[in-house]
Amino acid sequence: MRGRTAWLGMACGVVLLSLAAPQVTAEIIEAKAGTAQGVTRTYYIAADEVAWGYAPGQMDHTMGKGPDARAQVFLENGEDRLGKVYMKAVYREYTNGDFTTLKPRPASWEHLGILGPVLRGEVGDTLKVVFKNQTRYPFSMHPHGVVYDRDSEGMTGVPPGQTFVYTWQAGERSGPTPGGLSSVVWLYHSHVNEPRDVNSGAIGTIIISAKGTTRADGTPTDVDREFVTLFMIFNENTSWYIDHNIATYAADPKAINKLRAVPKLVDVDGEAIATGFTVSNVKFSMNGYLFGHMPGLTMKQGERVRWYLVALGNAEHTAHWHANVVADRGRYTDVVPLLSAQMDTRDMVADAVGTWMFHCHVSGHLQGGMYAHYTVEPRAPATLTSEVR
Ligand SMILES: [Cu+2]
Repeated sequence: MRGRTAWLGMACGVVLLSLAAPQVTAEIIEAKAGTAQGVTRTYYIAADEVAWGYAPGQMDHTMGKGPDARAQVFLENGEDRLGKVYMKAVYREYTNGDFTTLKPRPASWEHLGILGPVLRGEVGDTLKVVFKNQTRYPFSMHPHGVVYDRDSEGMTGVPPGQTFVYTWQAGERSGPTPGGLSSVVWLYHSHVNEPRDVNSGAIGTIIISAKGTTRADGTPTDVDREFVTLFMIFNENTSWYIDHNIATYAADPKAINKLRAVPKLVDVDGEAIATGFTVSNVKFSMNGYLFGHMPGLTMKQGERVRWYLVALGNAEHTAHWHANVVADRGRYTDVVPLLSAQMDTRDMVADAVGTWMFHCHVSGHLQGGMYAHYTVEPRAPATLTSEVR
């Protein structure tokens, strides 16, 4: 009861804070952000409409053969389903405020898939995000963890064709706590109509490092490689683009019944599974990829690898690596639970060489294609004796 009372007190404090005069709010933000002088990092981010492929390439990477009857529900175009390509609204980074030239995504971030660019900073830095909405619907950028005033909260939709500048501070409480890992992950996403916006695809991540712990390119000095993975079931029935997608990708748009979900026995281990239009639009994805199609999760044995794990949407997930483990406060583990909007950072030093599954351990999610593969390559022979584990 005591804890509950304290929590209620805190909640009241939050309400009072939100009613405070703008000047007071600014002082509070300054105090939270700390006095450390950092740099301003400017990003040019647009919300763009793209035809997103949930399973690029022809092959189902797991079995080395075509999708089975269950996978076909989510991947193959048919008379009552759209298939594996949908128009979505995603965040993309541009080289400057003209928003004409996309900033190339390096190979090390190829696995991000549908996620927007990683925005980085050290504690004390300012993230200035010039956001242009190049879609047909209002979108915004709402960040977690960083310090902002009401204007930069990202609750107001930026109209199509317009630009807005968000100013976010990497405060002391935006970075790791003392004794924690050197960097932590936060989400950002559109928050005009949050469920519809995120199911449309408008999601990215922020990585905040402790002061003085990064290289010139913003990466943490104490890790060799970073991966960011989003566990999310994209519900295309809830996307702003569902009608557009029916008109574009259905063989006969007029024949589609948007409410249709039909239980049907299909030939997958004799199990009855639901099929039909609404079911086929539920995509059990990691970074927007289904059934082992996520590229680029490759590391070398013995490297220090940092995994940033995030989740959004309607469900809870359990991230599970085969064959290798991550550190977990006093033990090692190969499963990390993720509730919706949970954000977790875990370090791995892989010893088991090979290509292994990385998947959600919730049974129905795994069956729906919520798995990927990661590869651990043998370390170079020259480093065998110098490797420090
Ligand atoms: Cu899951």
